[in-house]
Amino acid sequence: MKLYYTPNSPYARMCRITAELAGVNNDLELEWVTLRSPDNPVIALSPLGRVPLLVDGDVMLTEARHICAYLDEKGGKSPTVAVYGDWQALSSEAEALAFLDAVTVWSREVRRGQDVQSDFLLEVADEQVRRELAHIDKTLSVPAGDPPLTFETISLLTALGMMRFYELMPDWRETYPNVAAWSDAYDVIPIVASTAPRADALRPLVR
Ligand SMILES: N[C@@H](CCC(=O)N[C@@H](CS)C(=O)NCC(=O)O)C(=O)O
Repeated sequence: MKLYYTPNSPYARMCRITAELAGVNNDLELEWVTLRSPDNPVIALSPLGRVPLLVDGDVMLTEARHICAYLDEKGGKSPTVAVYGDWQALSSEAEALAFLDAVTVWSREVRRGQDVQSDFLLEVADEQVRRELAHIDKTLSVPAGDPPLTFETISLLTALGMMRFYELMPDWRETYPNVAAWSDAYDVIPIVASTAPRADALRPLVR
């Protein structure tokens, strides 16, 4: 199996974490691609050229959630992704993934030149993300033992990782202390730590 990825893509990070949990890391070849470049090999497979993209023989999958479900199935261990029918878990997953989407949009905007950044977008993102943080600060319970890694918690931890890496909200730890404690419990897990976004993998944002 081959996973096309970039080290700082949170969606690809979710797949890398899931591959480790599923025990299929050794069967997974990782190919680091350059997004929005004519040399991006993903474009020949999927015109949008987005990562993550997984290829396994005739199977080609985009979308982190589908890839994680596939890796779950390959590993045959307890699945990270909720099944249809478990509507509460699916709803929680969707909320966490939408939070990651909002943080990702915001992080991309701050990577553009300051003179071209949209105040509108930055304000909307800040308000939206703060609403979610305020909500999860009340509802998240900080795990007492081994933190459960599911598609929902992996979405959340990658979103918080992006927020920190791009320094989107300097006051988040003080304003949302329960979220900070939750995040600290996850960040020490080896596969979570080893897949965190890295300054040396940052590439200029080009069209
Ligand atoms: N909904 C997709 C989102 C994937 C996505 O947005 N990937 C970004 C990188 S984080 C990407 O490849 N963007 C293409 C680009 O920037 O040109 C998923 O869940 O996998």
